[in-house]
Amino acid sequence: GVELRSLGNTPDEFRQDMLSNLYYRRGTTVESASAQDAYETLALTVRDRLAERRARTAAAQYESNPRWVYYLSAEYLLGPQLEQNLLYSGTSEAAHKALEACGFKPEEIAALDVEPGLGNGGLGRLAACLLDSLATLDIPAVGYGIRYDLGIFRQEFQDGRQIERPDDWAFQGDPWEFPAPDDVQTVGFYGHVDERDGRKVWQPGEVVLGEPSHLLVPGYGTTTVNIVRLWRARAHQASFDLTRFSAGQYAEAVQDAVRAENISKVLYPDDSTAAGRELRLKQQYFLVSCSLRDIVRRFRLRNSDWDAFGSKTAIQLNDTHPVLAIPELMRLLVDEEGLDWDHAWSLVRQTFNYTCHTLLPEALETWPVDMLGRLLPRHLEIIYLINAGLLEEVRSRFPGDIDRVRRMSLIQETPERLVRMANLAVTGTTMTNGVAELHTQLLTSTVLRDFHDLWPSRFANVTNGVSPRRFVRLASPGISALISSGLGHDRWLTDLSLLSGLEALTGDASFREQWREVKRSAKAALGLGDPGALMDVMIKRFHEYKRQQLKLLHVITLYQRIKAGGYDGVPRTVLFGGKAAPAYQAAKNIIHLINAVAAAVNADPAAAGLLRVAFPANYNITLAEHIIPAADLSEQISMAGKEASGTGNMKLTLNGALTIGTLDGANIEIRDRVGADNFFLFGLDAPAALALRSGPYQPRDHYHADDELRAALDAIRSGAFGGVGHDVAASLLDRDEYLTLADYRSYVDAQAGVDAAWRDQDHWTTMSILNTARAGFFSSDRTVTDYLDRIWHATPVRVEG
Ligand code: 26Q
Repeated sequence: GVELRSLGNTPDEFRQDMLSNLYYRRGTTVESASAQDAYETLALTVRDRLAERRARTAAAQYESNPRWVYYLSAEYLLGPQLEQNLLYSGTSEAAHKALEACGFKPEEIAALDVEPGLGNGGLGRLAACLLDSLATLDIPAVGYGIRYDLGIFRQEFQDGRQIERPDDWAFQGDPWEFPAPDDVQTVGFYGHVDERDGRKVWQPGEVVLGEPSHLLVPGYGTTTVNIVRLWRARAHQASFDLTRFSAGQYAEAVQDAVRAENISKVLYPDDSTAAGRELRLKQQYFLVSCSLRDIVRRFRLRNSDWDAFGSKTAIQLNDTHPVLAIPELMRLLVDEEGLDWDHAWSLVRQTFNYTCHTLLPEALETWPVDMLGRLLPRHLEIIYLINAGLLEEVRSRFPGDIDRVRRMSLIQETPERLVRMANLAVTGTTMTNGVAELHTQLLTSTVLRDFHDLWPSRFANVTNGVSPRRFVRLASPGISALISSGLGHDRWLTDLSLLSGLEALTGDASFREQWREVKRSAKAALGLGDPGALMDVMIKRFHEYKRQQLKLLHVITLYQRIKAGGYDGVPRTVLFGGKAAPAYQAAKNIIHLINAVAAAVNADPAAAGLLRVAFPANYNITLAEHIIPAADLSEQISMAGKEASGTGNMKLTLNGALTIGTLDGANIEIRDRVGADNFFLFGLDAPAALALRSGPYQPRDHYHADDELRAALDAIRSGAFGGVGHDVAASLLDRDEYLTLADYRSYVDAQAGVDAAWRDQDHWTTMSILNTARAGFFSSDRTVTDYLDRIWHATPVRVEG
């Protein structure tokens, strides 16, 4: 074959290539280049290096005809691409030199890199971490997703209230993206089902095109470069009505085309509360239909026998969002390929696995039977057929247990007819996994208990993890350099268990001193509050179950102690970051109230030097990478039994923050590893919380019994921080669904323990180092290894360097 000339990576070669990209691809010159020109040119030059590796990867993977891992996810929070791609391609230094030689400041150019905000929170970021680890472990894998025009909204504050602005992230064009118009797919919607020669044929009433583009997903320390393929909805040219246009009806002429392209227009900004809009269902089917066609196309490149499909293909369903893939693959195999039902069903079950990310019953996705039947008539028939098989199995295993049949059915009958997507997911897959030990335990004993009774071996736990490249190396260059110098190597970046070597260094006073200094300079760089103060961080989506309101009650209590005089707490900066779903009024009220409290505290000279509240707007991956290295204290204070895992908890621990937390999600596993002495535990555990919730819980009892709690709530309620306080206080006093008041005293006392620990700076530093040293388990490399062993059974394909 034809050999590719390799691009050189010396500063000189890199600069030459930047120049030619500036001239030939950007069409400008050094003299007239803007910062944006420099950014785009740099991006292209770095991308070229990875594109070479991509070509080698694709060839090697194709050659070995392996079992492929396909990750199907409605969300990816990839984070900014430039610095990652510089690091992974080993061109950081050459790039800095080239930029400086042309008169640009590298930091200013890096600031032009816009993160693709194609996700809401934990689930989307987990998808990105898993792709990073798949590539790093040389696993042949493709991520499939949607290329939303508008990502997660940009958050602004107006008078303390959250305002949502559209995030037109690709407005300047996205230099990282490779369009692949050749692989366009056609997606059907609506219509009816015919029967021809004994075979069902779906005749869609409407078609939309799915146009793919991909981003490169390089592995670290390896040649492998995988891709994430994102679909964008395009109107078929036939949907443009030239007759109407000629008659001057301009809006009407394009209305069908606009409707079609709306499918990938905007990411739903919901985080774990279902919103049953038809457009969302269309998005889900659009993703599934395009991706499965692509997967089948790729299978056929090397295979001709459907029998091999299940052994060559592992498709992971990221929550229920892509679960329509199960009836869609049945339709392709039975209706289009002519396989018999049982054969197709066995291939489908072999192919798919499902990850559940929630415990909140209200977040379990359902779709109205009517809506699904209208949009996807053949899929609804197939769901009914799958259901018949399921219910037959349930009846034969549990004769006479009618209530169990009703609970397990794929169709909820009353009060309205709904398709239960989680039930479909468990039924149509080999394995279902939860994302932390407690989560998997609760899943199999509560929301999916009936399914666990029927098929116990279909359930496994795979505890989440995070990318050490993104969340240690890129986010914290300072701590990373110190870790590498302490360990004498940087192999920890691909084998995070090696962090355990830091334990021995806790006895080294000079290492402790350097560690303290690195944390301090991260705080100084963040520029929010005195770098000498304890940086107390709560960063995550706003949700009542996560209990930002509990942290706020603590802040008010500290403030009231300050106002009372004789305050003996340590200086703190309390930092909040996060967005609320636009329709989630209770969460937005909490944001508003935090901003009001921040304004009062920060303006009060009495609090100066003791307490400061920071709430930078628009928390995203870019901002997370600035905040995480600066954190001393990690707030993981959800009501026990509600947070499936959490992943911010892992990022913060790895960066040497100590956790104050409940026994919820992965906090339990973090505490088990870092040691109870190095973790601030408080609050009810999951069984106690469940018991309290099941009885006649009276939040007002806590209000009456605790003077400080009462004072804090009275201040809120009386409007000391504005009118919004009334609603927040009422919700806590009247209902307190998430047991905030029940856990208040235990939390505030645990925070006094934090202060005491902070006063002994040297001991705090030891605990901080131990947190990092013992958190190696929480690498997403380990998570992917667990998925490979327990679920995917795929093996690496090494690519020549
Ligand atoms: C559903 C229907 C309609 C519109 C939106 C949605 C929707 C969107 C996003 C539902 C859920 C999500 C995201 C959920 C999520 O991020 N869950 C988190 O997943 C993390 C990774 O496993 C866990 O660590 C967190 O505990 C969990 O909350």
